[in-house]
Amino acid sequence: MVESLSKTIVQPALTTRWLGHSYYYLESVGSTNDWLKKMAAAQDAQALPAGTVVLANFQSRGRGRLDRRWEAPPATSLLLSVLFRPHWPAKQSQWLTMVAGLAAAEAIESQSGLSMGLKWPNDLVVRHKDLWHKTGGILLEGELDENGRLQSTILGIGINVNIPQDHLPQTMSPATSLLVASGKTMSRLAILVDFLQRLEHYYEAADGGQSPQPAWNQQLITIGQPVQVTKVDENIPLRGLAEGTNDYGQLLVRDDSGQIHTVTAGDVTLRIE
Ligand code: BT5
Repeated sequence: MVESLSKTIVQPALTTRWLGHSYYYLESVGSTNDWLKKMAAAQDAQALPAGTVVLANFQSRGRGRLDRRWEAPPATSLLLSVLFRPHWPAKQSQWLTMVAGLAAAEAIESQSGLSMGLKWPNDLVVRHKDLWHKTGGILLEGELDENGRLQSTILGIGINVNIPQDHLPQTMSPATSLLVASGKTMSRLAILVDFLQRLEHYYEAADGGQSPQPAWNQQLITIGQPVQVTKVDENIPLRGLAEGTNDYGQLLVRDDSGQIHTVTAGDVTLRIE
């Protein structure tokens, strides 16, 4: 029997103080990010408080960055979006991706014992058969107010929990699920509850001014690797060594001539060579 993630099951299990207390469960939706974006546009902060979570059992039009698809068979994954109203300067938006990545990697490690990492800028990866495989992704979408600060900001995350090997999506870089990597069926509920608790903790720390970047940087498998970064609107790739990230989560790449390039997540694809 597949464990349900409906409101009546999830809400009593939550260990958070506020995050997820406003919770919507959808059996099927186009994209949880799109759904929450529409709701946030139509409702005020009282009706739809920060920390609202929408979770779907299936997405027919799940999205990644740059109009890419996020594909997952029904009832196998965690597919959710969380609403924040951080009022942080726009440059700090990547902090949300960082807190989500840290929270997800830690929650999965603690629930499964698997060895997790993060791949710049927004991938969740698991060590399996001596190779890092993508097992989750984060999609951050936000609006700015007239002062350039983040208003309604939607943090979407997809985690491949119980996708069997022969149902994994065909992807460019290797993908896997926690089931395939560990050989065990996992409780989506346990991972969800743990993730939301850690997310609340990391978000509050970041909101109080504590940068998540040092901890996030430590988890990045990208650092120290030769990389190729390609801008969407340019064909010439930048090749070099990923030296680190700055406080805003931009990647610092040293090319062969020794010059450092600061790469922003929004408009690039990255390949570890
Ligand atoms: C991401 O984009 O990795 C962000 C994915 C965010 C998905 C969540 S699910 C809940 C919420 N609602 C949404 O509509 N989206 C969010 P990106 O870095 O652009 O990676 C997309 C690429 O990952 C695709 O082009 C595929 O190659 C690959 N991919 C697609 N589905 C995958 C899966 N289930 N597992 C691993 N890789 C996948």
